[in-house]
Amino acid sequence: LWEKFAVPENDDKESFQSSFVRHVTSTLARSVYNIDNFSAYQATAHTVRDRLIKRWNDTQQAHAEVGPKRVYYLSLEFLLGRSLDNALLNLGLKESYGEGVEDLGFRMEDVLDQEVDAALGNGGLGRLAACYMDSLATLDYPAWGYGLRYTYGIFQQRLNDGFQVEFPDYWLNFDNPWELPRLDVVIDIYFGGSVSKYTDNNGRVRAIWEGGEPIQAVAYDVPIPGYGTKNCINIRLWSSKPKRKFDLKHFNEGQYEKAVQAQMEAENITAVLYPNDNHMVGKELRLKQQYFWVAASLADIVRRFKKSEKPISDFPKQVAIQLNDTHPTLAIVELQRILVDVEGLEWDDAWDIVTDTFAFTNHTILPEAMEKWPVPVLTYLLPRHMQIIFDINLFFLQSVEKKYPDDRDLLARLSIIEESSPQFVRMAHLAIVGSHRVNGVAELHSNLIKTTIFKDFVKFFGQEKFQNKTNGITPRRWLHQANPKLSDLITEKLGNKDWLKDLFKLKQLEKYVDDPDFKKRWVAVKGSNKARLADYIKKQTGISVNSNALFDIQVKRIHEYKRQFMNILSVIHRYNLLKKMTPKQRKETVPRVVIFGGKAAPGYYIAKLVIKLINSVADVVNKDLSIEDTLKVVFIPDYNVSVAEIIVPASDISQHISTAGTEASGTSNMKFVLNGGLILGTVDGANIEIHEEIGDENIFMFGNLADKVEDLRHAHRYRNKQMDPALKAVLDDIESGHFGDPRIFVPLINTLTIGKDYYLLSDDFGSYLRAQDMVDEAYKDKDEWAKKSILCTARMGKFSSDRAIKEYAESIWNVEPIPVEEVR
Ligand code: 26V
Repeated sequence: LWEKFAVPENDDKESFQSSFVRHVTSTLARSVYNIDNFSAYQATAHTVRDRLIKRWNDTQQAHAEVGPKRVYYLSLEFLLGRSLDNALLNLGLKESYGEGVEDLGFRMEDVLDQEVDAALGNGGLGRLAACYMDSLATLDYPAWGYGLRYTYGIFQQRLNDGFQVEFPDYWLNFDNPWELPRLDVVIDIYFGGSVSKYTDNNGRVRAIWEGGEPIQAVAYDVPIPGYGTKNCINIRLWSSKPKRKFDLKHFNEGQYEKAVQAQMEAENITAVLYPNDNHMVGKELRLKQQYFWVAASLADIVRRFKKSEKPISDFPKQVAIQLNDTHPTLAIVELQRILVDVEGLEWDDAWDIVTDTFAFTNHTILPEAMEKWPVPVLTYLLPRHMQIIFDINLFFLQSVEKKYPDDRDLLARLSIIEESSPQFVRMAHLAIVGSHRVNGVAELHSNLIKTTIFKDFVKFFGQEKFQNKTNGITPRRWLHQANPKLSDLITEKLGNKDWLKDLFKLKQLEKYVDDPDFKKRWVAVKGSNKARLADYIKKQTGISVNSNALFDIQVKRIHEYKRQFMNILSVIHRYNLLKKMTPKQRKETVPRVVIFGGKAAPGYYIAKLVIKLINSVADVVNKDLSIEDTLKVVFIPDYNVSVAEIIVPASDISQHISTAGTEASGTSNMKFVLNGGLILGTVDGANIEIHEEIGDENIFMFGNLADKVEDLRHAHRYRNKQMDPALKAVLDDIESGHFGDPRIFVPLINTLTIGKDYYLLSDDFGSYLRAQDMVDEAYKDKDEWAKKSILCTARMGKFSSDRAIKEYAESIWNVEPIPVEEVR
């Protein structure tokens, strides 16, 4: 009987249109004679959603039948961006549905443009999680993501007089077709309360934690379809909700505010994504978010494991949990608590299960980003967990003491507890001790963590525990979707789309680097992408830019270590040179459009001044007719994933110029190069490995190396009269008031002087300018540049997130793909 009513999956245009109309009339309750682009988007999205749900169910059913080991990716951030175009492409429906939409009188581009980004992340870490989910789905791994369903994503950025202003990102204003509310999957989460001891039947003393008022975690599932497979995995996002609607006692006394206060606090837990990137702010609500998320996820994972009826000792054979940075580290403590207090295991048996289950990825070595929480706060929010942390630390330090007797300094350095007053819990230490593998995100970064912040842990645990997993990006979103023209050209040349599942196949493009016709078409695609970006810039900022100019782009979070300040200082230098030139000299220079984008954390004063300086420089330069359009400066507001999809395909040069040793990996560098843009960069993060792959001739590298940074910081070049004269001239220019009231920029300039130039702009400025000159020189030879551009794309195979995910699966998780056949 079921078979008889099953709806067949038809991919054709007519099936799409009939579903579209059904959704317009039934789901949206609108008349087909009166639909705008937004309704067309919603009806299309709901049609795709139906297909996703089918695949999601088939996938879960297939996995349940096999009972494989599953991998769980715990991330406080999933920066997914838009879903409709991605789902259409991954499901292979873009063409038929596209025709269907256009037939009904809409432009597909306008329809796609109605979608708001799911911006549940800050930057690199959150977007990496999204790329990894795409690869896990595409490679048929039985995987789940776990995160929080924030009511507000990363703030929207607007500019007011060149200053950043933040606006709330209320992304759930209209319905969200990309989530499936699971109102029946609800888990009670407790905070506070008390711990009591009792003696069990075997005469052992055990602890039991009874928390205070429960808060409900409600599941919302986000299906993630793989490309060219039926596999469709799940990201489960938790939303917080009060268990009781209001406090009856206060209500009956007429104290209405008090009656709903606890309830409002419960809803607040998942209200907002913290907008800090690479900077720890010790807010209690953030800690509550972390525990709420981790406790709900583990309860869900344990429940699913128990359905298998396997013995608890099999847990690590069925479950691998990856910790995306230290944010979910309390999961280690929560699992130990469940195993010891609830399941009644012995401490050591439980601890073996815990450490075999978890692995930890570190994403930064910046000291200010290291998470630590005050012991008194943990004690009152999570009393039993705090006891368990002390016990984990005790047993750990005992084992250290045994191996290295009488080294008290070593014990203090390794301790999970920082012995200050108050004491703090060092989350990275807890994550290392509770995991069987720890990894960095690029070769240099993985080596640096082993020799600096985690050095003592390497000495104690040995090298094998510490690995490298160089980051990757999904070529589906970052080439096929963002750059359809280049994707088509590549597919035509290679004869098929296999490269989208095996990015090393791009190597075959090398055959054509000297084929004039191919080069011409390659350059034409870049040109049309630059024209598209020029249109976008005009619409957003009113600035006209010449798309024949060299497009020089730096888009990423605004942070001192990323040195956008150095970039804009070099722009001032360029501007001053241009002004001094004769018209004839100016004619011979390469015109440039310097494009910036990125958000500053709302409390990061210096980063906000960098944005203001960029806009002040832009105001002066863009108005100056005397330089004859040889330079334009643009700050694109509200940089996010969907804006990146327009920007990335349009670069000639992109800048990745962090102080050596500070950028763990970077992933936008990979996106730009994959799209045939060259890099101007420092010897840092993944730039190094990109250089290795694409070769010297195709990248512009400059600056001091990581192993020099420590000494340079002590050399005080910033104030001993040796400051690069070009740099000094530029600072003088700002101070003269050339770019508006110079008093505004005093704190910013001070970072280079009394602030001791921690990020070494003074030391790198000279080689930066020389590298810039080499870029100009190289760009003059259009033919050579085209060749470089092609070789860049052709040699990027390594940086697919598919490669990264296979490495995680094979050498950390020990999980296998499960092909999903269609289940009717
Ligand atoms: C840290 C913190 C600290 C506590 C408060 C909130 C918060 C939010 C996010 C983070 C993560 C910072 C680390 C991070 O995003 N690292 C970036 O990770 C990318 C993916 O591995 C990598 O490419 C970038 O180089 C690295 O900066």
